[in-house]
Amino acid sequence: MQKNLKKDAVFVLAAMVAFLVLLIFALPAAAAVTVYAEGAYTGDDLVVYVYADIDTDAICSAGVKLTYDNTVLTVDSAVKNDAVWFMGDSSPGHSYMNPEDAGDGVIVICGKLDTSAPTDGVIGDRVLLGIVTFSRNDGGAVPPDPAVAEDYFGVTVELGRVDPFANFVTTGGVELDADADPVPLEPVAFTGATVRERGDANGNGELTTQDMAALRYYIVNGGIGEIWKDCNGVDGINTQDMACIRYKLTH
Ligand SMILES: [Ca+2]
Ligand SMILES: [Ca+2]
Repeated sequence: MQKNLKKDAVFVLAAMVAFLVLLIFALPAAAAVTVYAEGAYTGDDLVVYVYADIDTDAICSAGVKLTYDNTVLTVDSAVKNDAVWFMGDSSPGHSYMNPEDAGDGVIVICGKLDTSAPTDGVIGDRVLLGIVTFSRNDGGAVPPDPAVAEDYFGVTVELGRVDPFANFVTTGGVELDADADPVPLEPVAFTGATVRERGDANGNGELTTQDMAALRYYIVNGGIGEIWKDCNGVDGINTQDMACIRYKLTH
């Protein structure tokens, strides 16, 4: 009797393992890391936030190039997110490579090695990699199509440095770059940039009273706080930004 029970248990275990293996291979290969940028402009400047959704495995390094059109933009400042990406026992830790302006793009390299938790790495949604601030050298022209202002500013995201450099690496040592050899099963995905005017809270390319409603909804209910909801460009997103939109609509 006992022997049969043991046999049954082994069988159940084997069936579970077989099922799990099937499940793993049947799942669609969603990208483990997705990189994107969100930017907001005024007549004077453009501020772009670079984010990563890191879903499956924690990563210990990230490298992104934020491209821009240097006929309309000049880099004012570029910072990496030291609060999350640091090497040492706490932020900011040991200093390492700061973002570099390559003339047509800013390369942001991020590393994480928390000496008190060396295997942790970084994982999660909307993890900020860095922030790049541009001044506009086009006189503040209105983009031809404000609903895709990213095209006008030439802003997009791609791999920071090309092979043989590794940009995105998991804490397990797996390189996720699409140009890695061998190419990983789920290479890092770049889904581009979105740029809107500050105060275009619903992000549709025009400033209307709808944006006040969208901002009010966000303040009450929460949601995704894209930078274009920060109409006045200070203190995050709050009721002052409602007043800012109202001002923009009436002036
Ligand atoms: Ca709008
Ligand atoms: Ca604000």
